[in-house]
Parts: sequence; C-alpha cells; structure tokens
Amino acid sequence: MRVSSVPETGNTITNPVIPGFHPDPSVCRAGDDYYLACSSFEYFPGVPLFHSRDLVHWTQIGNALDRPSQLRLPLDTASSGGIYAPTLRHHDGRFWLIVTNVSGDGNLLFTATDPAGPWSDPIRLSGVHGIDPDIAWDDDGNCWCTTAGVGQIRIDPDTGETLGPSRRLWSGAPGAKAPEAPHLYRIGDYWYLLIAEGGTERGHSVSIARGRTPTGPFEPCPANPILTHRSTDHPIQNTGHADLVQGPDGSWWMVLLGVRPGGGTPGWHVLGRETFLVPVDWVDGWPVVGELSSVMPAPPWPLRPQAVAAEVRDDFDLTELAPRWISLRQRLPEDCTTKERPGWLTLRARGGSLDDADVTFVGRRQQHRSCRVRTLVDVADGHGGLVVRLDERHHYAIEASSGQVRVRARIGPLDTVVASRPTAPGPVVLRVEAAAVQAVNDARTGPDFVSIGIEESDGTFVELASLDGRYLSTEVAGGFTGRVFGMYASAGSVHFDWFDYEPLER
Ligand code: 6LW
Repeated sequence: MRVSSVPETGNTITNPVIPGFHPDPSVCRAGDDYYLACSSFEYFPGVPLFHSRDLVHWTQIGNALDRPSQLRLPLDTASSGGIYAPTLRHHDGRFWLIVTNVSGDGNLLFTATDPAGPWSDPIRLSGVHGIDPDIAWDDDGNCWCTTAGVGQIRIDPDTGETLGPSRRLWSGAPGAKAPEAPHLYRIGDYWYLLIAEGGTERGHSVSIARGRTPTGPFEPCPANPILTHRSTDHPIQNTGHADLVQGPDGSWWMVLLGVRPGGGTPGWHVLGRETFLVPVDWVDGWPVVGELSSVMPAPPWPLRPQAVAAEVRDDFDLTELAPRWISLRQRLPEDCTTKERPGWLTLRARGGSLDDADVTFVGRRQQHRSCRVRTLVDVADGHGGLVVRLDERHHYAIEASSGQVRVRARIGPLDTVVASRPTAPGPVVLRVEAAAVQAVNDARTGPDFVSIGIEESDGTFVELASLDGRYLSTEVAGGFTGRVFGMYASAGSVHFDWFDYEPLER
C-alpha cells in the first residue's frame, strides 16, 4: 500500500507541506529543483534534506550529516541539543549548508555538488558565535555570515576563517525577545534581512528590514511583524522561522515553521514544529505574506507529485536504512544492522534503557495526528520493543521479553508499568496508535490518546493501555523536537521483521 505524502483536493493544497518534527526550514532553488533542510537536534543522521519540483510535494532525499566525521553528538548531548537551524543555499555551482552544533562543535559549514550527498566534512567556523547562521554572497564575492542576535561577520567560506570584526545589525522590535533565524537576500534594489522574533512558542513571528548594502543600515518594515499568529485562535500557531524563495513562475513564497496544538487549553502540540508554505506578494518594496491555512489555493503552476511516496511498510530488505530512520546521538553499525539476519533489523542493546542517552534506537517521526504503528518483534535473544518518545523523560513504550509484554509510561520523574500480559512463544506484533481528539467538550481535554497493545495471531488488537497524549507534548516536555516512534533494544539483541506506519487521517 502507498500513501501520498501531501494531499491535494481540487485546486487546493494542504499545509503543512512537510508534516511532523521538521522545524527551522531553509529552502533554496537550483534551476527547476528546490531543496529544503531542517534542524535535527540529538538525532543521527542529522539535517533531513528534501527535494521538490513544485514547493508543495517534498521527498526526503537524504540527511546531510550522515557520517560521524560530520556530526559528533557525544553521549552527554541533551535532548533538543545538537543540530540547530540550518541555512541551505545554492551558490557558484555548489550547495552550501551552514548549521550550529550546540553540543560542542559550534558553527559548521558543509558543501555538496549533489544535495542528496555526499556532503563534505565540516569546515569549522570557530570565529562565528551565535546560533542560526545564515550565509550570503554579495556581488563583490564577499561572504557574509549572519547569526541570531542579530550579528554579522565576513568569512572565507573555503577555510572558515573570519575576516574582520562582528557587527550588530538589527534586533527586531524593541523589547521583543529572541531575534533569531536571520536570512539575508538581495532582491531587486535592496538587501533584505528576514528574522524571527518573540520566541519559538506562541509569540513567534517573522519580521523584516531592508538596506542598500548587505551590512546595512537596515530600515524595519513598517508592517512588522509581517507574519504572526500570536493571540489568535488560528489552528496553526507558533508561526515563525521563515525563509523566502521564488516559485517556478517567479512568484514569491515563504517556508516557515508552525505547530498544530490540539485539545483544550492551553493546547498541546505533539508532532513538533512542522514546515508550512505560504504565498508572498510585494507591495512598495516590502513582502506581504498571504493567508496561512491548512487548506489553501494551489500555486498556479502544475503540481508535480513525486513518484516515490511514503511506504506504509518497511520490510528491512535493504542493507541501508531509508533516510527517514533516525537514531539517538549515534548509530553504531554493529548495534544496528540489517545484515545479521537478512530481512530483519537487528538492534543490539548497549546497556541503556529508554531513559538513557545511549539506548539503541531506530525511529521515524510521527507525521499525522492520528496514525497507527505496528512492528513484528522477535525477542528470543533479548528485550526490546516499540516506543513513542519525546525525549528520555517522556515516552510510552511496550516492551517484549520472553513470554510477556509490559507497557511502561515515563512522564518526567514518574515511571510506571501500566499493564503487562503473557504472550505466546515466538515473535509478537506490537502496536501503538495515536488518535487525535476530534471534539473538545472540556477545556481540560488533551490533544490525543495513545493506545498501546499487541495483536493476536488473527490480527485482533488487544489494547493494554490508552494514555493521554498531552504528556508527550512539547508543552509538557519542553524542548524543540516532536514525537518519534521507534524500535529499541534494552537487553541483548532484538530483531524486527517489519515496521508499519499508517496515517489514519487525510
Ligand atoms: C532555533 C531558533 C528557533 O535555533 O528554535 O524557532 C531554535 N526558532 O531559531 C531551535 O530550533
């Protein structure tokens, strides 16, 4: 069975264009092709990269940082540490990716001739301070690196050397917190400095300033913020961290992050920050952002759905894992392999449990508010199972060991075995299902329920627990990531024959 990654209805498209934990989008165009990169935090491989021909349908073509020489995430990398906020650009025949590894290596620059990889080893930018680096070139060949704050320094992109002092450029609205996510562009007669401000929570917003040179001075747009959903009851919230791009017809568009809170008050979002698309007009030399909604008019060019849509089932028949699969901090080939038992994914425990940084884990992002995940696990040689996790301190898991399964909920300092049940000898199908709450009759209603259980040999679902999903939300757990469903090993070796991810909505 195949599912389309982005739904369309008639002449409309739906947002988010990249659902699930895909924040801080940065987009660039190379001829007829578009590429987009996102933050990845404590996960390895890092910086998921997407390709599109129409800005609407995006296919993951890889992860830019897929070798330990590019991405060092030591075991003390905190959840929501690691890789923040890339900028992706196409310049001078090459792709350039600049990111911050907040867990040690600081600002790093990578290049590639093909964005699907391989990407270079990092060029370290030890003289560039601050997160959210942007990279832009002026007509004289100067390369400007602009960071949150908002500050700017000239760099040599081939060596990573800084050239001259760092200068403060513009910090958005007086008193607004967290001016960040700068992107600098030459558009027409002006240089535009796009930023996010107000923090990445409900106050998030996008503002812009312009100047005659890449170094300013910058004049703020009188209509700032040019996009925010703060203080509204809009279903898409926390809108900010944007990047601009031209469509195939020369019209302007913005990609940005937003969240979809569910339930009553204060609203809980469980999928992390997602990537949305919105049209942009220009009036008097300033961008005017169109209405951002979950269903909006399709762009005027032909839509180009990608041939490869997300498969429901991964059978682990290939020697390499598909790019959607992510691990925690590192992926040691000897602990995670499809070669030991062909057609199965074998995970070997390193000793840690789901509460620990070094758990052997392979997962994929939850991308739909309602969805079903199933996996067939063989625990003849160990213990392990299926988890939906936000971080080490917030997860619900069903763990199999010889002859039994146990459902465990970890919510902050609380850790409870919610249910357990004997199982028949042999492999067992574990199942976790998220069901979004449709109607909120009480302000205290959570965003979804997470149902956890096993399947009998005839496919009948035996629910062992149904847990309130709010405890696996960003509003409860904090941080910058979203839910990930994963397989893990907590003792010995655990074998997974297949893993299904099935959207139960749109
Ligand atoms: C990122 C910052 C932000 O560096 O959140 O929403 C931080 N914006 O720009 C982590 O994603």
